[in-house]
Amino acid sequence: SLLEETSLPLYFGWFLLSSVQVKVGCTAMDFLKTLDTLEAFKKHIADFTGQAENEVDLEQYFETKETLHCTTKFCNYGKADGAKEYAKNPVVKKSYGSVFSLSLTTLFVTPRTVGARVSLTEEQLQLWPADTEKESEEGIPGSASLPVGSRAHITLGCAAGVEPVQTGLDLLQILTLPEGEAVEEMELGSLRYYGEGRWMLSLREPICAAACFSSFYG
Ligand code: ACK
Repeated sequence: SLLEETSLPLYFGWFLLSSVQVKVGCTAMDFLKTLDTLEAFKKHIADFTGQAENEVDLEQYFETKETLHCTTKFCNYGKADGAKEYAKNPVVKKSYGSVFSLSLTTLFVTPRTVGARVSLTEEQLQLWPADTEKESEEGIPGSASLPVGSRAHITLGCAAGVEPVQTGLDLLQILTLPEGEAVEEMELGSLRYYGEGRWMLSLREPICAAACFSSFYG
């Protein structure tokens, strides 16, 4: 019936509490503001602008579309593989509405997306579908061999015309590469370059973000 078909959400995930949204958003903006002024970044600026320009304002380059969250299961209103099973999982039901403390350990930027990597605890991994990383193996060879939970992230912004689903794919792709070249010690942490406009900042101090496990219907 129509009711059954629409009773599953677009996705389940952890939604950052509003005060935390501001904190994380500001940290991301600080990072972008500094990144686009670094000589190391300017050297590779064509990754972002093509040949035409030699400057980019990363704060303007990315747009934020959704409330900050970490998707656990994309259900597509029940049409995605495993959506019904996920919704029925006792751990999912028991955790629904609970607040968790997420650890944001890394910020990453590509010409398509900017995001934060979330390092999940054992407890949080119980809400993470085991086959998530395998699903992207075709597009991103090697992603299936990454540890479960590797895709966990918060989309902080997307370039014009880019969908948020790209952020997790960009993260997985970076994680399949050999460790990037260390380019700079920033106040927030150490910055590495992975080629093709891919940058990763390991935070000196992980950001602790309170987030409610819930779902989004849209
Ligand atoms: O930034 P995200 O994790 O990427 O959060 C949004 C959310 O669902 C609503 O758009 C994510 N999303 C969209 N399509 C997919 C998909 N096919 N697989 C996994 N996550 C998806 C998107």
